[in-house]
Amino acid sequence: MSDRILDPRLRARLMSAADAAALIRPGDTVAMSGFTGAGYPKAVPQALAARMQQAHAAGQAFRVQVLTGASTAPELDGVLAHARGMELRLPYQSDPTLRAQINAGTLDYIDIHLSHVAQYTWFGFFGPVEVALVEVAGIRADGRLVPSSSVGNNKTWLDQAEQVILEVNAWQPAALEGMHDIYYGTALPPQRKPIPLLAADDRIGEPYLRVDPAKVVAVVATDAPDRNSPFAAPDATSQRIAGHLLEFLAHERRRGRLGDTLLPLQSGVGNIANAVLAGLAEGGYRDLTAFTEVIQDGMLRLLREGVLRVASATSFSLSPDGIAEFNANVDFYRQRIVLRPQEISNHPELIRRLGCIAMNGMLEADLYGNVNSTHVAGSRIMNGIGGSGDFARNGYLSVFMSASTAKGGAISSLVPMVSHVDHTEHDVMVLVTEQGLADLRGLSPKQRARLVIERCAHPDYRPLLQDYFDRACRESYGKHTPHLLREALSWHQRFVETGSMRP
Ligand code: 0RQ
Repeated sequence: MSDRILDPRLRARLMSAADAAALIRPGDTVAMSGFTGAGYPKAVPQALAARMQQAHAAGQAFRVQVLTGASTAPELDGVLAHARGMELRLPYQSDPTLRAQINAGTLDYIDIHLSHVAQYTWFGFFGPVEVALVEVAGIRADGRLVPSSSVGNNKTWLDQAEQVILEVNAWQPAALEGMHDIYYGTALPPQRKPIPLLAADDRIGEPYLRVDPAKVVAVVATDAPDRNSPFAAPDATSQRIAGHLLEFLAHERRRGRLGDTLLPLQSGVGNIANAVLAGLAEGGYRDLTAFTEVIQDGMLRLLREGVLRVASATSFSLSPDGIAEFNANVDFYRQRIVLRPQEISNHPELIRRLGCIAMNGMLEADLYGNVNSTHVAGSRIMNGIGGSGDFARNGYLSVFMSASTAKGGAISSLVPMVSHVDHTEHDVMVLVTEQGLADLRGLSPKQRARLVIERCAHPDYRPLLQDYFDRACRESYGKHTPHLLREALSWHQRFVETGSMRP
């Protein structure tokens, strides 16, 4: 381990995870590293959870507020939720125990755009940050930090926290060194200046994170893997969705609205996103760029095949196979991958300038193009908005994708009115299901509704949507965006009462 901790000042702070966790007090705001299952602290949260459980058993309260980059893993969100040790959590999460507590109403969760987290912290919107708990891949002799497999909000956490605890993880590939680009030019309004990034592969910062050594109260050595499993091969529904989207991109090229190398791609995570990426490879695309949040196994393959020329992201979420592939071809990937803070990877200025093609999943969309990415039946959180809003509102194109039904057909993903709005009709350009694609650009609300029903809805629900729309066009209070207010959410109410949206 000592070859990973070269600064003697910080090596002198080496201690056990339990001793480090003992420095965290009830009520603290603890800002942790971690983004989509990569680069999260792996030892101290578990030791902290054990302390919390002891305190609770002795009848004492011990909860903290936890800020992260995005979702983490069982060793962080899982154990702290299990110990009932969080009073507040933000932003994106995907842990089942944590989700259950949020939905049981026992834990406060704040779902905000990923690009907002760092600046809201700087603005003081979340109050003081007592502790930063950040995983790094190494500490250089001069005290600068080699970032881990994700950058997330670590720059902000290290700058803003009163005390810093570092986990130095020997499992992280040493070859990560040099891949990161940490931009230190952000300022607070009204001192802000343009961010000098003009292309997805521009480097505008430095490869290391800075920390004031005087603030570092503990250094913990770990040797534990990120928990990323490989994705299953895309299923037939995902492949059909991807097929419609690829056809649309080809159409845009024929119309001259996109060139042969498209524009920088942002893609969400999951089965559909993987099918789209695989489809790009099969479609003969070359030299594409990605300006996105997460680099997964599939993107490594695209880089190897030359389909992608470069990928910029904030997190490197690789499975064990992906890590092996990365380690075997480090020099190749180092030329083509840049990892940035999430305030940069998701920055509206840059997404607008580069003209990203934003492709994200959704739970449901309505007739008029409003999209719900986060809340089942308007009230139960799934994961969170993540970076989808950063990219959808500011991208050149914003695409939302989903199967047309969920839960074996009991739920229609196309509904009269969404039960929660993450992306408004003003931010959504294209909807895709396995049934087809609706290009909503330049259409009025009623024109959009006709297209959504015809192209995206499942045949079982199409007549129901058509009937709603026809009656709304006749009976609605206003005829611009016709709705029957008593009925607009009745499909969701039926689902809550009967387990199905079917009449
Ligand atoms: O639930 O697993 O219990 O069966 O939602 O659905 O079809 O597997 O799709 O994995 O792409 O997730 C919106 C959640 C879609 C995701 C969402 C149920 C369905 C299943 C998952 P089960 P699928 P996906 C980049 C960008 C927001 C963040 C984002 C997401 C489960 O894409 O979190 O975009 N997006 N980030 O059965 C009730 C419906 C439903 C439904 C699906 N209409 N009603 N349940 N499900 N549709 C990444 C980051 O930002 C970090």
